[in-house]
Amino acid sequence: FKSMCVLAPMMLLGACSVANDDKPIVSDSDNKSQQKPNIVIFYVDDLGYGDLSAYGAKHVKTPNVDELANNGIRFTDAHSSSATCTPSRYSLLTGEYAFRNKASVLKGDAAMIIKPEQPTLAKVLKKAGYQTGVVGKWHLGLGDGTKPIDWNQAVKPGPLEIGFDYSFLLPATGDRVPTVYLENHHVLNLEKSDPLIIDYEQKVGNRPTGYENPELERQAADHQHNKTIINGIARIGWMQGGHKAEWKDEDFYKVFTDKANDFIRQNQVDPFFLFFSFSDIHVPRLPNERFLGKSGMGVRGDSILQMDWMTGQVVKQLKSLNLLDNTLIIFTSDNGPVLNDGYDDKAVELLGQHKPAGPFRGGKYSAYEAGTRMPTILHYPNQVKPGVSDALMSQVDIYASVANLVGIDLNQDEAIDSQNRLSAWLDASEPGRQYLLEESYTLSLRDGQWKYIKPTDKKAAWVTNDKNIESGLSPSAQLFNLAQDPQEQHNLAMKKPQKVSELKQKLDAIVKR
Ligand code: NG6
Ligand code: CA
Repeated sequence: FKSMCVLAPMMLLGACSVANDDKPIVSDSDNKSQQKPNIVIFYVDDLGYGDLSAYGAKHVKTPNVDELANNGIRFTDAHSSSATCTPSRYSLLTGEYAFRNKASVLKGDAAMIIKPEQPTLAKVLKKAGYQTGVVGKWHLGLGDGTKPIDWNQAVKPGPLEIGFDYSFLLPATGDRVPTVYLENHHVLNLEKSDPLIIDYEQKVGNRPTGYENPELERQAADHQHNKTIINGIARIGWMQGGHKAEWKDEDFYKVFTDKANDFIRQNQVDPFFLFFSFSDIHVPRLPNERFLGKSGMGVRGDSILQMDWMTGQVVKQLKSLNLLDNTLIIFTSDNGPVLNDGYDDKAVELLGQHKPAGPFRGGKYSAYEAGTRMPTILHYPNQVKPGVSDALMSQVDIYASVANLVGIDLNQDEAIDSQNRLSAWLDASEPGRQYLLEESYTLSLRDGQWKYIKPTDKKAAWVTNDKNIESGLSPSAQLFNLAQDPQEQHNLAMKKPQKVSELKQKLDAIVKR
């Protein structure tokens, strides 16, 4: 691809012809089409393979996302790099597997796990002349870890130090303090007279807590989520002060959509990269009243509707600014679905016939397929032919693929796990990877239709019997043939020891590289 045309986007747009000396020739009249495509990543939190009507959901309708799927490529075997949030985000932005950095689900006051000197996808795009922004859930930590974060000062390093020009964040997760927005380096609406203090070890402040006053909780919380109550929801961790800065979870749908659309509007002249990272459909699920009760499936379904609406609003604005045709959109999720993730919000009771993981086994936290197999859509009008792709794809490859698209060469030691799979992202008939690594509380390897899960004696954090989550962990090796057994019901490890050792070696080689 690269050898044919240095500036890949121009080739896509048919604006580049190759002369004898292999240099692209662009005529003046092609200037308009020379414009590099805008890139928008819609990154949903905890959305399962079966949670979109485009992926077969019957009991919840997602017309806005479906429209992207119908006019783009819908992938059936595309994966987040991990079955939890922080590691998947780490891989997406660095092109490196999270296990290399021991990245796992972070506390709300953790230091940033991407170091300012590290290469990132955002930096690649900056180098290519893009304006870069992140809006929504972060959960990659903040600060350098040399001292506790002081939320009353400039909070950094953060996204702005790793390649983003603008950031508007939910700092960790909706269920973790601090429950405030962070715009660039500062907590929004924070008053000097009411400093914000966070503690994950002991109680600070005099707000009620879930363990002391469970009667004040709107959704009963388990013992990990029962600390400071804010907006009627007990959170993980304690929070003091910052009253004026507190978010209202029910406003997320508008606040984040508006910020995303502001960013797009302000940067419409230059190419831009927007990482739009939803808080939906992670717990606590508190959709706005305009979506409440609309799915008939309780707040989890309503949150899916909210997420769909938000997606639609951003696409609508791209359209109205005449930017949609020149915008490459990737819509996907960070890890598989979960019903009970710490709050009694009736997600289990009201589920009905809906299957969040679609036809697959497991979900969030799980080594089984539903942990990482994500609904994944690529939309790029006029440039990609709509279709369905069964290629084996990984989010860790977005880095190198996008770099190729915008004509940036990567250094040898940059994004070491990321492969340029641009051709498969843009063409449903192109093959994807042969091998793919899945991270959970163990590692798994896909080799085509084969799936090997590395044995471990570990227990998966957060996976308790009452939550009905299948970790997929086992002290013995597991081997499945997904072509015959997509549900991972029949462990073939004993029958096929050679296949097991072949895949084990392959996996070990990736780990050691
Ligand atoms: C866990 C939380 C869970 C969720 C998860 C992160 C407990 C028992 N569970 O620590 O509710 O917040 O972290 O989810 O504390 S993720 O999608 O960001 O990975
Ligand atoms: Ca998640």
